[in-house]
Formats: sequence, C-alpha cells, structure tokens
Amino acid sequence: MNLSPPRGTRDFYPAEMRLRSWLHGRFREVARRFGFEEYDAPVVESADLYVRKAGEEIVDQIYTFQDKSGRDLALRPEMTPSLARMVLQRGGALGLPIKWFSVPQCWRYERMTRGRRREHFQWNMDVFGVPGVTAEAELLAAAVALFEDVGLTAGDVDVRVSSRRLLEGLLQAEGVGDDLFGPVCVLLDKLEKVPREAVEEELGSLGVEAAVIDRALEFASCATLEEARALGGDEQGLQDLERLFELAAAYGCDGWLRFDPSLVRGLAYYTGVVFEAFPARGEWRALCGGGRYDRLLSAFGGRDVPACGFGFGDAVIMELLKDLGRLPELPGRIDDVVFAFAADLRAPAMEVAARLRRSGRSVDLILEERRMKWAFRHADAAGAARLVLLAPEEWERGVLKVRDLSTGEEVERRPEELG
Ligand code: 4HU
Repeated sequence: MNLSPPRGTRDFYPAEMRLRSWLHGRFREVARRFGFEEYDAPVVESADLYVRKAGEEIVDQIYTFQDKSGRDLALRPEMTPSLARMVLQRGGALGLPIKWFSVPQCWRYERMTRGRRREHFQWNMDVFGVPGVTAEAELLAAAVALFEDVGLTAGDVDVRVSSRRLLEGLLQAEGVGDDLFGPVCVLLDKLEKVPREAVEEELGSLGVEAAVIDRALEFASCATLEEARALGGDEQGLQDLERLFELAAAYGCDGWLRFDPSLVRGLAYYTGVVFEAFPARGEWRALCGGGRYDRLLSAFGGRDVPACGFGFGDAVIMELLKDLGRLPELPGRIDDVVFAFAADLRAPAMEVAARLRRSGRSVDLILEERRMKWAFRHADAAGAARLVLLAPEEWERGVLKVRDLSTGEEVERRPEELG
C-alpha cells in the first residue's frame, strides 16, 4: 500500500492545515471588508461547461472522468464557468450588480507530469453587472489589500495591468476576425513561454499571418500609455487604463501597479482589462490573475452581462511568504488543559471540562492515565493558557488547582469560579 496521497495532491496535517486556514481566513476577511458575499458550487461539473476551442492550457489539462452512467464529468479547473452557470441559472432574478467570492479547490491533470501540483485552492473574487473600470479598480484594490494583510509590500510583488482592447484594435487592423480574437490572444500569451516559431505555426493553422506577432511585439515593448497611444493603440482601451490608474490612486494602491502592454493572459474569455501579479524576485508563477470577461454568458447561450474577476491561488503566495521568512507563527488555540491525577477523578474531570467548554473555552482534556510531568509538558507544547488539575486532596475540598502557564502562578478555585 502506497501511503502517499495521489500524485500532485497534498495532505494537510494539522501544521499545514493551520497555515491553510490562516490564509483562507485572510482571503475571507479581505472579501468581507470589500462587501463580497461567499458562494460555492460543486467541485464536479459537467465536462461540457469547459468546452472551449481556443487551445487554452487550462482546458487541455482538465481532470475528466465518466460516472457510472457514462456522463462526462470534470473536476473544476477554475471557478468562473461555475459562477457564470449560476448567474445564468437565476437569470434576471439576481439583482445586479453582484459581488461574490469563493475559495474553491480546483484541479488539473497533465499527462506529462513534471512533479507539478494537480490541485490548489483559489480565492475567486468577481463582480457581475458593472461595465466600467470601477469594478477592476475594486478588484485590484482587494488583491493589494490581501498582499498588505499578509505582510507584503509594493516591492515584493509586481502587478502588471493591461487591456486586451489594445490588442483587439491592433488585431482588427491586421484583419483578424472577432471569432479569432480569443484564440489569437491565447497564442500570443505563449510568446513568453515557447519559441516564436511554434506560435507562428499555430497562428498559421488559424489562418493568421505571422506578421501579427511583429505588431504585437512592437506594441508589447511600449513603456507607457502615451507610447501605446502613439503606436495607434485603441483609444477606449487607453482611456480605460488611464481611468483605472486614477481610481487605483484613490484607493491608495497605484504604487503597486504597472502598465505592461505585453500582458495578454492565457484564458480566451477576457475582453478588456487584464492583470496579473508575480513575486518581484525569483518565482515566475503568478500569484493571481484576472480581468474583464463581458462575453462569457453568451458563450453559454445566455444574454451577456458585464463581468470581471480574479483568481488567487494558495500555493505561490505561501511559497513567497516562506521565502521571505514572513509566514505567521500560529499559536495553538487551547485555553485549558484539564488533568485528573487519579482514575477516580476521571468523571469529575469531564464535568469540569464540560463546564469550561459550555462557557466557550477551548479545552484539551487528558483522556488517558498520565504522569503529572507529562501533563505539564503537554500543556506547554499546546501553548495552553492554564493547566486545570484535579487532585484527590483538593477535590475532597471541592476545589481545583489552576496554574497560569505564562506566570507559573497557581491558585485554588471552585469549578463555578473558573469561567
Ligand atoms: C490550475 C488549475 C487547477 C489546479 C492547478 Br494546481 N492549477 C491552473 O493554474
């Protein structure tokens, strides 16, 4: 029997689970501060939900299987399609705008594995029903608030922002049809990872001239919005970004952001502003990424609603915090360790523990026969505030010995005085 978890998956022993719960708690806390409501959906969805023909990596790596009735199902690779499905299902009954978040586990399966993870938890924040860049500004401010909340500064992360509208104008000028916009973006996104020739070949198979790469790369090298304008960048796209940076300044997070026209992102459904954050040093995997996807609902046969959102994974942020030595020390949560000196004090010890627990305290009741010394060491290791002792002579008098583990001070108390 192989005791490892399945390839690419993680066990969360209590030490890891404390860190995971801490991070998810920070995700939820930031979402709360921004007025987002939590939702969830099944981790198993119909495989159809992810049928997209743009050659996205995320779609190539879907973890699919058939159930016992032969239905094609998938472990969700991302949350956005489930959210879009939920919004469509309710139709007009949802009052828009909605600002929703979730922290789903998402899955991928690569045939070629290089020791890569197959699951992660991804904080998702989405706004439906807001057409302008106020939604993007709010989402970027939330991502930055998370960075600040976990102790990162603007020097630790590189947040790149662009708009696909810039590329859209350029591709239209090159004669690329609307239907090819998504697939061509997915290919151009690969320029950062695979040789140009491979991208050219794939463009060719879509019937797109290799020359669009020249135009796209020329554009990608702009340092400023002004330069992008001089190169004939789409005016609405440029104005959106100008406004977005103004709004970011009002949130006090503009210092974290940088215009980067080379940013495209690898998901086909983005239509406007796109953004992505990377660790400033070392790591090349994204901390989070998102953008506007105003035409996703019509791809599902519904009426489009403007939408925008991001996904923020749990793994890269934790690795970054670890590298920087900024993982939190998470104290144990035990308030009281309750220990009976003798077997005949077992039931009274349970009574005492029950009383403390009813009052809301976190109580670790020692369940087996142990020596006093063991109980002390155990309470210390648990980081408990107090050790509550039932000893024969004291219990005869109806009192407990209560030791404050931070001061070492010991007092006698009746159970009803413990609180
Ligand atoms: C992705 C999707 C699901 C799971 C993991 Br790990 N990664 C794509 O970034």
